Amino acid sequence: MTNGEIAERFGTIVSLLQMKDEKSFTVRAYQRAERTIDRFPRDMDAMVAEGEDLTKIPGVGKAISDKITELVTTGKMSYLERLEAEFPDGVLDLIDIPGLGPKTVVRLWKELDVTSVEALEAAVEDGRVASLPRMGKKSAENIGRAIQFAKSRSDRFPIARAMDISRRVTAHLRENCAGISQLVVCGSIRRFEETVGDLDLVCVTSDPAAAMDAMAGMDGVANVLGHGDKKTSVVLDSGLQVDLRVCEPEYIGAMLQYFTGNLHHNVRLREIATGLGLSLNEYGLKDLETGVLETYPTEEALYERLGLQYVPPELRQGADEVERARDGDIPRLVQLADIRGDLHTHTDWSDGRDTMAEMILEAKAWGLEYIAVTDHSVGRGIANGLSVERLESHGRQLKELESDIGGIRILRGTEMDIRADGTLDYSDEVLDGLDWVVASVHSAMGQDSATMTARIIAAMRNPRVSAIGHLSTRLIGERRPVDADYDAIFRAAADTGTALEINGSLERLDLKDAHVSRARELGAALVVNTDAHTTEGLGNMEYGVSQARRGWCEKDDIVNCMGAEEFLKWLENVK
Ligand code: DGT
Ligand code: CA
Ligand code: CA
Ligand code: ZN
Repeated sequence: MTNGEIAERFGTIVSLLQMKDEKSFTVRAYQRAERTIDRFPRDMDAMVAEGEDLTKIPGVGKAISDKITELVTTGKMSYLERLEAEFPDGVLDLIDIPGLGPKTVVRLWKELDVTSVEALEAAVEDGRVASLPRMGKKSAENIGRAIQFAKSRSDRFPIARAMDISRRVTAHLRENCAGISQLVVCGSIRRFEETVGDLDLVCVTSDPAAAMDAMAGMDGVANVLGHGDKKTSVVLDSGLQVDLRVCEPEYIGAMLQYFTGNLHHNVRLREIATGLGLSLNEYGLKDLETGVLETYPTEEALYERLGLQYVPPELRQGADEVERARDGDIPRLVQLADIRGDLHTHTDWSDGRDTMAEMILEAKAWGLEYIAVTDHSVGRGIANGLSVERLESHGRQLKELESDIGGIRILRGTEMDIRADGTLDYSDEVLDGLDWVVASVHSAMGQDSATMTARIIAAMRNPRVSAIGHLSTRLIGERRPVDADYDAIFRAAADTGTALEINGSLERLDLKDAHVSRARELGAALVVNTDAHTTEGLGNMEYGVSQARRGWCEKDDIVNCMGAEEFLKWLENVK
């Protein structure tokens, strides 16, 4: 069981306690536990197995530790089961609808006797929800949209969960199969799609049987679908299927290409091959006349044989990338090593876990030349947002750390709320004391498109706003993006010199890929950020860069690819 899965159960406890109107300190204790578990860098499951004392973890007391231990050893948590038993089954389905808060669920249940998703849909349709006191037409419409979003959610895995599981599987295989010389996760996750159907692993190994056994015998395998000499397929407890294939070294170029897809990209490649008198399969290219098979040690060699530029996996979307590869029109995409600074980070001053010094030292260790520390603004009460007084000492401490630590430029920043009416959470005077201002929407996300568009553009029109954070506010598979005229926003960004963030947190990936392309085409400046709330979170930069690559970004499209001096000069000029 992953930390994410454990944290999810604690999240359910929080919702149920809120529905019971439990005392707020109890609720907060479980909320804190949920966040701690989700962000904890080591596997709690493994720690329990090794008999480690979980209460040594800050924020984990005896009660929480016992519950985690029970959950990972038995798969159940009796406390959660007792809470669940206090509600009708259908009501528990309602709290799974993203965007429907516990308080609302209780009202719908008690005041309208709604105990299923279908009943709720009917109550929205016939106006009963809208007629509840303090509810109204707008809220009812938002509930209707939330139901549609929940229904449209497929059983595909959001990339954050799939990536977490994928890392565990590959670590397990590497630890248990000394013979493995290459192991690549292909398929949709290699292309960096935002949701994943299953994992497609390809490995080269001197001991195929050991790899097949390690896959079938891994902890957390619920069902072995097939266990052969060359391929093993399993379903994990989480419901995710994993296919592991063993490949002879001479076929690896073709195998990686074939199993990375996507399907339509592969179809286009096969057509190109046919035009050359060749047939493409997972082993290589076969001459249609002689029947001789050519094999390739790398994907690059295979693309070259087809007269194509190499197409990076993120671009294999089945759009026009094959034509562009034929025309030599695939640009050099931005790479992780091109990134020189991180301009959206949180510390324990607001809702981050780690101290300023820890975050800055870690950023320096990553090789960054500059970092903006952007704790939340005063309006984010639940995220411990900074009052004007605290913001001032925040800035002073950052300047002190800049000279104490050395070798990294530190920007005094904020992630400031854009309020529902488009005004900002700090005054211009306060903002003038900062070096870098990320403005974000965190509330009233259900506004109609015209209101939301005007709200965001109003923030961009203030020259003190440097960038807009996670524009759509979506959480993949959990919260739908805000309704807005995105083209108008991208044009306004270009016009005002406001950078648009590509948020690298895997839960968000916001801008989404199509918006990255569109914003770039319309001339908006882009910035790739981690939105890190922990030192490990600084590793999100890799994901942000992959997302930028899906939007065909080059180094010059991304402002934090500039070195510190050049970047600060740019910042001075756009203000
Ligand atoms: P997913 O799993 O739904 O997120 O998406 P993919 O792209 O990982 O799809 P999957 O797992 O069905 O197959 C992995 C790759 O294998 C796919 O992108 C292309 C390749 N592939 C699968 N089936 C075929 C096929 O029938 N013909 C060809 N040419 N390629 C295939
Ligand atoms: Ca797949
Ligand atoms: Ca597959
Ligand atoms: Zn935010």
